[in-house]
Amino acid sequence: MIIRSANFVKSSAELKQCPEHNLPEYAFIGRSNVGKSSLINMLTGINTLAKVSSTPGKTQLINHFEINKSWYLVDLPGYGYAKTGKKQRAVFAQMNTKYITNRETLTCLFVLIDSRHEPQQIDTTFIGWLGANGIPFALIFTKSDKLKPAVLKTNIEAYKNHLYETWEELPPIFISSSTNRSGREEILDYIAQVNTSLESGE
Ligand SMILES: Nc1nc2c(ncn2[C@@H]2O[C@H](COP(=O)(O)OP(=O)(O)OP(=O)(O)O)[C@@H](O)[C@H]2O)c(=O)[nH]1
Ligand SMILES: [Mg+2]
Repeated sequence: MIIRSANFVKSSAELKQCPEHNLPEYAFIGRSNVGKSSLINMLTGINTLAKVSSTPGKTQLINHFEINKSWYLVDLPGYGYAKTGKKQRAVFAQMNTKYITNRETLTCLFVLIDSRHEPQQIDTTFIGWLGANGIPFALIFTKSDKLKPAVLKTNIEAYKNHLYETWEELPPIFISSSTNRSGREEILDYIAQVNTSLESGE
């Protein structure tokens, strides 16, 4: 897919403030610092579109970006950052939960997982919750540039095996690096494919 335009539309503190439209939305979620905002910049090719920081807890609102005037990318606040106070964590969790369970235009939620780590309970519990609530999702293993190819492969296989303990079938899985832009075509092609199937009413 070619990105012809990518525009920041709005930051929303809650679901009811989110922009009104009927276009498909693809949202990014995952632990703070996993690379959600960086991935949005990498996919769109605009490094200043979403705010990135080496300090976790940067994205604090629901951010909508309109792509090619035909679909949306959504950057969500991260979860699981210990230094974000308990109260603030609860605010983010509620914001995300409401968005995920009630946003009618949400077409696929990309759950980002740091490819360097073993399965973390906070992620696997969240993935289980998505399954229980029938939310369509895909997984993206981020920061693949930080690992040697063989280690990356081992880690992803281990993660899949862990998921197979509770899942019969796995969701679509992508591997990305915002540094060397790997995974870009695969993720954009997947989005294009889903958009096409929606248009043809499948
Ligand atoms: N090497 C490498 N660093 C990355 C990659 N993606 C993100 N980073 C770095 O990881 C840090 C966090 O990136 P963000 O994109 O802000 O992470 P986030 O998930 O949006 O974080 P919050 O908004 O705090 O939830 C930054 O220092 C990025 O430069 C990647 O693919 N490779
Ligand atoms: Mg962010």
